[in-house]
Amino acid sequence: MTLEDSIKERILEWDEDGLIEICKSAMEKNEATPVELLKIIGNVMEYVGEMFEREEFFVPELIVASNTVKAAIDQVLDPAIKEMGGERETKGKIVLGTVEGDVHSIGKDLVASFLFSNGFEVYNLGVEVPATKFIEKAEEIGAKVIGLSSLLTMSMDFQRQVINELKSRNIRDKYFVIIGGAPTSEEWADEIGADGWADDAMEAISLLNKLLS
Ligand code: B1M
Repeated sequence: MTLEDSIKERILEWDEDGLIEICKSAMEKNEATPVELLKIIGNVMEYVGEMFEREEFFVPELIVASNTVKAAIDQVLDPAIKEMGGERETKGKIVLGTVEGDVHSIGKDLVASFLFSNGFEVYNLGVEVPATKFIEKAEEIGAKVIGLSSLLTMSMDFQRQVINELKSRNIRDKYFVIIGGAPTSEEWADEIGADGWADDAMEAISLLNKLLS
């Protein structure tokens, strides 16, 4: 059984301890880096999403799969990535969160971990974050970038609301605003006046490297 298969099996068995063990052991044996493990987990969650769309999985299964993955990310992978970073010069501070009305955290957390492991200082504000909280945190820490995740058609408009709030405070030009999440697109980013859109975590890194260069 490959590492990918074992990880998929643990997630589909909703086995938090088993997944944590596999991740720890893969890192100890140098079979995979934490970032590679995150990528595998992301692929499995995409599979879980497809099963949901085919009505083979239902909301309770999504919740337990998400909780299983979150435990491994919070307890093992994020700390390992942070440890690898050590004391380091950062490429810039980014405030990141899922917008108001939206509880989807997994994709946003993957983006956070990838950005961190690529040299950004990430302030992950969590989910259901109102526009004022994004802006107040960005002002407080002197962020260069605000990152807005939305997984729901009905929460996308809150990305626009953050940009409008920045404009009404006359501070729009202080920040690069980037957006992402399944229902969003390049066109949507243009329509709401964002500085960029990324399809996935890797694209978010290239986008930021380009914007900040
Ligand atoms: Co929900 N959900 N969900 N859900 N859920 C979706 C998103 C949905 C597409 C499923 C479906 O119906 N086909 C659908 C949205 C439809 C729409 O509006 N377009 C949906 C719905 C409707 C709902 C509820 C309304 C269901 C209900 O209650 N009836 C409800 C909403 C609650 C709320 O938010 N108010 C709901 C709830 C949930 C759970 C709580 C059960 C759970 C979330 C748990 C959690 O996150 N802690 C959940 C899940 C797991 C999903 C699916 C199955 C998987 C999402 C996921 O984690 N994907 C999803 C179906 C699907 O995606 N196929 C679905 C894996 C993750 C790695 O990918 O999140 O896309 P993703 O992130 C990617 C990119 O999008 C991008 O990079 C990430 C990594 O590559 N990206 C960014 C994301 N943010 C970015 C930010 C960036 C850049 C890139 O820059 C800032």
